[in-house]
Amino acid sequence: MSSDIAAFHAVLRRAKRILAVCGAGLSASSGLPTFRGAGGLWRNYESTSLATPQAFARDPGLVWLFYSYRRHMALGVSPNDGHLALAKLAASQPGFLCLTQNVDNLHERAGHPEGQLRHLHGSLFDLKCSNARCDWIEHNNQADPLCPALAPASAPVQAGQKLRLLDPAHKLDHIPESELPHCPKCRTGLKRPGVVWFGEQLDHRMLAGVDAWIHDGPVDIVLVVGTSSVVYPAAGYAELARSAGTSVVTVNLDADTSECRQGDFAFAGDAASLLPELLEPVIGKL
Ligand code: BJW
Repeated sequence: MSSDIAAFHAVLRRAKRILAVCGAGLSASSGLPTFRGAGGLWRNYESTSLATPQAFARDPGLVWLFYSYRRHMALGVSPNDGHLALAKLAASQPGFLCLTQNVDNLHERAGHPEGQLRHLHGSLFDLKCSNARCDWIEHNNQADPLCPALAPASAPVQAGQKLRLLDPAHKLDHIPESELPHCPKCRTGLKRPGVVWFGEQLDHRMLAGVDAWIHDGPVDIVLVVGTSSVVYPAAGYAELARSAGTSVVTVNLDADTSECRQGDFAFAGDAASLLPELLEPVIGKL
C-alpha cells in the first residue's frame, strides 16, 4: 500500500541518492503561514499577489510591510522536527540534496549542512537592489525592524491580542519611498527582499548545479514535502522523477494515495511529525 511506512522504510534503506523538494507546509507547524489555502491571506491580500515585482513597483511600502512581518515572524519561531529530521538525513546520507522553496532560514537553524541545501526562492534575510542593472546584495541581514517606517511589522503583541498591522479594518499609512532603505551602491534603487518573485528567474547557476546533481547518478527517491507543487520550476522536479520512474514520496496534510503510481508513496499528515518517523531507519530516533 502506498501509505505503508514499513514498505517505505525498505525502499529508504536501499536508497543511495535522495532529493527533497520542500514547501511552506514544512514550516507550518513552526507557526509560519502557507501561501495558499487557509492562512494564505495577509490583511486582505492574497500572499501570492504581494510576491510580485509589479506589487513592489506599485507600492513598495506595502510589500515591505508584508516581508518585514514575515522576517519578524521567522526570527521568532524555531525549526520543527521536520527540519531537524531533514538536517539529520543530510548529515547521515551524503547522497541527499534538499531543494527548498522556503525563505525562512529554518533549515539552516536546524543545522542542515549548507552544501546539501539549495534555496530555490532566495531568503527573507538577503537584501538586494530593486534596480535590475545593479548587483548589490547583502546576505543574512536580520535587522528587525529594517528601518523605522517598517516598525509596525515588528511591534510587540500582548498575549491573546493580534498585531494591529494584520487587521484589515486598520487603515495603513502609505509609506513613501523616501522612508524606505535605498541601495548603498547605485543609490537609485530601493533595497528589496532577496527572494524570487513570480516572473523572475531563479539563480541559473544554482539550477545548473541541481541539474548536474540529478544527472550525476540515479536518484532513488524524491521526497515532496509540504508543497502544493503548483509553482515551477520547483514542481517540475517531481514530474521529472515520475517520468524517470523514480519513487516519489509525498508528505503533505492533504496527500492523496489515489494519485500514487506503483512505487510511489503518499503520507497524509503534518510533515513535522511524519518526517522523523519516515526517516528513522537512517537518522535514528530524533
Ligand atoms: C502541510 C502542512 C503541514 C500545510 N505538513 N504539509 C511552467 C508552467 C506554468 C508556469 C510556469 C512554468 N514555469 C514558470 C512558470 C511561471 C511561474 C509559475 O510557476 N507559475 C505557476 C503558479 C503557474 N514561475 C515563476 O515565475 C518562477 N520563475 C521562473 O520560472 O522564471 C522563468 C519563467 C518566468 C515566467 C514564465 C516562464 C519561465 C518564479 C517562481 C517564484 C515563486 N515565488 C514565491 C514567493 C517567494 C518569496 C516569498 O516567500 O514571498 O514562492 S510564490 C510562493 O509559492 C513561494 C513559495 O515558495 C511557492 C510555492 O508555495 P508552497 O511552498 O508550495 O506553499 P503552498 O501554500 O502553495 O502549499 C503548502 C502545502 O503545504 C499545501 O499543499 C498544504 O496542504 C501543505 N501543508 N500544512 C505538511 N503541517
